[in-house]
Amino acid sequence: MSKSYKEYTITSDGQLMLKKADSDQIETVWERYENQLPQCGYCEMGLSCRICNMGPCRIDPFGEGPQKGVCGADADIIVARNLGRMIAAGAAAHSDHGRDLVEVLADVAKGKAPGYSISDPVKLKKIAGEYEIETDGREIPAIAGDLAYAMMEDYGTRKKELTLVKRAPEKRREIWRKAGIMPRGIDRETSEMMHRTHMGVDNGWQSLLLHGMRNALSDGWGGSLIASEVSDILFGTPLPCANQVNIGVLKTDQVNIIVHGHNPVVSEMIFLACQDTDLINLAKLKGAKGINLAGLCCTGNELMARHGIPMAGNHLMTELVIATGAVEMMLVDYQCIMPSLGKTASCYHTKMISTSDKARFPGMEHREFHPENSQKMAQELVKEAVEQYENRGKVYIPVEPVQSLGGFSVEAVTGALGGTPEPLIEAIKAGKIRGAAGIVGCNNPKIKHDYGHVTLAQQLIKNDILVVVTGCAAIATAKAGLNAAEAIKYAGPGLKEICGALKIPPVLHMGSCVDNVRILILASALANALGTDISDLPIAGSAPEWYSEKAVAIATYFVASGVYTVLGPMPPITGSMNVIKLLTQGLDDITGASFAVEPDPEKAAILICRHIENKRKALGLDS
Ligand code: CUV
Repeated sequence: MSKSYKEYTITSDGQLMLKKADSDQIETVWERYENQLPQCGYCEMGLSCRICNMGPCRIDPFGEGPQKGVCGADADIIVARNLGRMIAAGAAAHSDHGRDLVEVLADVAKGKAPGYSISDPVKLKKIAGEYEIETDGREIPAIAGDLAYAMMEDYGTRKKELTLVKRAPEKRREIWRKAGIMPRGIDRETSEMMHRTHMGVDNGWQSLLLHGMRNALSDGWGGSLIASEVSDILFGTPLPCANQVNIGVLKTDQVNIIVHGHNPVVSEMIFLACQDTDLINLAKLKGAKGINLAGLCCTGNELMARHGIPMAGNHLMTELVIATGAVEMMLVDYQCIMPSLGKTASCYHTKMISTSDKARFPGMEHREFHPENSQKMAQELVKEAVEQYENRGKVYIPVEPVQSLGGFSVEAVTGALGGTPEPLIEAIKAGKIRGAAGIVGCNNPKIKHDYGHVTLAQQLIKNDILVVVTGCAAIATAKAGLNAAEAIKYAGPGLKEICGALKIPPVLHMGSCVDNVRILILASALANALGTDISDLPIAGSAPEWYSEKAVAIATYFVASGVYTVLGPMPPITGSMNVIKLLTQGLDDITGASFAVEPDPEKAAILICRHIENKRKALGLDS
């Protein structure tokens, strides 16, 4: 690596583990990033096109070389098509994850998913009601079966509007109808995006971007929302619970099992198997004190929110966690799992297991989980992990874990407020809390690891802005100690007073990436209580270190839902001034919100504070 470890990450576990990885000659994501530099300028600007086989084509940004692809597409069309396909991929990832949960729900209803159950029947009935399913006097499995079926219909194409968009304020839905971006079917919008971006279909860069909004909304108010809600029905709605974070959650004297990926369908079964007394006794027989389950990335967030399971790290830490030599087994499902992990693990005793029928990785053993075999498979794998303990070499766990609080579902937030959003609204009206901001999304080696998330969160709470976090951003702020009640000492006086009285942290961990919808639902509740639209609220979104296509879909559904959103890394759109102008200004006239890009989190904080103060003024809050 070309620079000092401090230049790559602000975290002390990250710096120490990078040093260890270096001495073990483990290649990391940062090295591979440096090997790629300089990255292709055409691709960086979104000006290269590989969509058809008359190409590949590229547009010369200096205006000297070709200005059209072989088909005749210009820079605007190529940039918009590329962005559209990013949104489609992101929406597909979240929504397909949601579908997997609906299938488990259907199997639970039929009694074909041993080990899974309906953990939150109240929520099941509430959502069934939203789908106009009769619940009175009916058995839980029957309701669950009907709900699974009705949700599957949302994936199809025969509706005018998705069922759960009803949760958005009426004003917002009118905006979507007027702009022609009301999502109709979850799969339909993604499929239509692939169609529109095929050569010779939609060549209006404006209409492509508008469909991008609709496609993203089909994720935010469809696939992701279903994923989040069905996870609550099956595994329980999160409530505030204490937990620990960073690489120090690994134990020198216990069998360490890590779950990595996104879908709680796998990690929940592993969680249950880790409680099994026979397996714990076996671990003791092997000389360990017990079995320690920890999470990485979003499936870790799911377990953390529901059961207080510790979190070993976020996206850029996934290779370094293996380099501790302390992990007996890592189980992955899908999304954000670096294809390098199998190779990394081959240098240690760590067993790598892939579990999803749709995700294979080099250097991993494939053991497929299906609802009917998950329970048995989880037991077998935890047993194998325990047996692996004897093969452990030297371990290096260089830090102590940090305390944090997770599990702030919308239900938990309103619960903390005494049952209604009213106290939060009063605090905002009184100006003690100026507004709220979401910090979400990934890590990206283009930004110093965790620096964007942590700096932005610190700046915002200092300015009396309540922060909600999800995904890898939530893990970053947790590691920095900001997700603990004591962190109110870093908050401005008003936020400190309110959070202190409610005994909540100034940075609320709302869950995984699909749980970004919880932020939308909370924003809708605030807007409805004020009789206004989401775009009128003093709120903002941000993704300071995003990398994935899913993050593009998330940011787009936030903006389409009326939330001003600041991105850290620049998306590949700079090849088209028209596209940039529409996304950063023009959208204001259509959805009442727009994007901004600001890689420096201190400056991003200024943008967000300014936006929130402007919204307050428009609402007449400070007059
Ligand atoms: Ni889904 S999408 S790196 S794990 S937040 Fe983390 Fe979160 Fe981005 Fe992936």
